Amino acid sequence: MLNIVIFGAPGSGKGTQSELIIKEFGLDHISTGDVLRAELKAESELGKIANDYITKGQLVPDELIIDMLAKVLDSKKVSKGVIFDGFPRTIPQAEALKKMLNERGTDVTLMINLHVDEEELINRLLERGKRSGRSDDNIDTIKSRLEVYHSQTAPLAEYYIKEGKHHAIEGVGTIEDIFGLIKEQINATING
Ligand code: B4P
Repeated sequence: MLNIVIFGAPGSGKGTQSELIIKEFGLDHISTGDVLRAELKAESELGKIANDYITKGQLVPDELIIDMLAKVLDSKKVSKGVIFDGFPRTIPQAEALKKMLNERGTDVTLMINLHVDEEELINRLLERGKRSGRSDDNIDTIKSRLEVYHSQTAPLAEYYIKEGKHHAIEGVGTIEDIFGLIKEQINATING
């Protein structure tokens, strides 16, 4: 199986590049952000709890996210693999993902780390905010999300470096050019 973790700061293009990777490699997609927004729309208990965190730019607690991910994973049929978009975002989430995949006889194949400078991230998210109606695409929440990213999520790069699965990709440029770099890396991993 080909299991890919797509990683990067808020607005780095994880969701955007996931769509292209799915089309090219025929993978299933799990975006924890999308699942949370669907729960919110459905006005479920989890959605209501998550909304408080999302609006403040904070991470939803690990126990809730890990439990949610296990359920989504179980609902998937046998597939060629999964792209994990926006998960893991903390070390406990990365450890939980490894355990869940190992129990299913598989593991993370590679992690793609999209590098984008802070000014570009803020511009993209403000631009998206004009259309998205998302409660977290405003300047105050964006700043909190970036702080949370640096303190809680960025250290995960080290975890995947130790696992020998970390691949840094320049995330500034056209969407197609960035995808070209990602595709090269995935093919090199599959064939290497
Ligand atoms: P997510 O939904 O994961 O969202 P994101 O990090 O904001 O966006 P992404 O990187 O996918 O950016 P996109 O491609 O859309 O998280 C939202 C919230 O949910 C979190 O803050 C947290 O509270 C919660 N959450 C989610 N997962 C969690 C977890 N595991 N644990 C705890 N909490 C969790 O790109 C952004 C914009 O840039 C788009 O408008 C796009 O069109 C544009 N863009 C993309 N590539 C571009 C390029 N190359 N050039 C110019 N613009 C580009």
